[in-house]
Amino acid sequence: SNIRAVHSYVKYNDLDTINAWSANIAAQNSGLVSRSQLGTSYEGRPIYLLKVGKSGSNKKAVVLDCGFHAREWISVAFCQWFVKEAVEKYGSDTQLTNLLNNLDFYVVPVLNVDGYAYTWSTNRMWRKTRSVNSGTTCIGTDPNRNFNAGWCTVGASSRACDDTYCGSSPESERETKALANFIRNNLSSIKGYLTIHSYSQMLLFPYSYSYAVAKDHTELNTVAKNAVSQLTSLYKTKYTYGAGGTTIYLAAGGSDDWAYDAGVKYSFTFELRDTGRYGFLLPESQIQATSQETILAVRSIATHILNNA
Ligand code: PAY
Ligand code: ZN
Repeated sequence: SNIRAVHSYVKYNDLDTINAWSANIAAQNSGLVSRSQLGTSYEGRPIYLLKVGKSGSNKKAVVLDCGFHAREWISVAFCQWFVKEAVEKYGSDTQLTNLLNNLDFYVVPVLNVDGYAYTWSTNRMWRKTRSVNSGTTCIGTDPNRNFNAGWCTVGASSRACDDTYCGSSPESERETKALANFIRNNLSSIKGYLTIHSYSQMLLFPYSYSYAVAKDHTELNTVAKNAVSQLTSLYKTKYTYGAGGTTIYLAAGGSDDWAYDAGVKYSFTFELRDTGRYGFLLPESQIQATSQETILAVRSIATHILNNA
């Protein structure tokens, strides 16, 4: 049957629903969205990648990923909202149309697919991947401690039972390896890297693996300040911003630091709503407002990339 329910963007969706959605939105917007497979997870699930943008030659690109950490459901909801807005407003919204004509967004709706499925089936507060670790019954690696950026030196654990376990080696996880390979293989076009987490209401940029000041700190700070100002303008949501190490905490092995050191200058981590009242259990009633304010920040960063990268 080709009869299906309309996708709900104001609810949290399970992985099967999201995978059906990504297939449909690509099929129905073939001039703007195409779907490919970024890789395969530890448990064998496909990790999908949506390329969002009008076709053109030599386009700059921005990677936008969601669902690194399984329990951060608002992140996953945001990626869906972002793609919905792109297809709905292309051709009528001037800023968005200009962005999509001149940039490609590579959107990963759910990176940690095994973990996300596990938060729906078994443990809502799961964070890590679901890979088996040798010598222990404890499962999983923190994907945001698994990149080769000061790997496992600070703010990360070498114990497999911990929530911030850095893994057996950098890119030990199929999920992080797939993302890193994609970025490495497309470094000439990728100018921005935006990774969406929750919660804390922060916009972070390198570094988190040390207090070292990034070469582009001044520019990144200005880009973050302007993005946060846009975000706050909608509903007065307060964000802090700055280098990760000084703004949230030291944490080595993160994807933003790795992408930055690999050459992706505009590398940011978003920590979406809230500041802890609901934490990871942000009510569905806040999906719309959170997504709309966050899109203002993403547009601001993307516009800067388009004009400066
Ligand atoms: O760049 O410093 C960074 C990454 C910071 C995030 C991390 O630990 O990976 C921050 C946490 C996250 O989103 O995973 C924040 C949440 C509230 C947590 O689990 O502590
Ligand atoms: Zn996270």
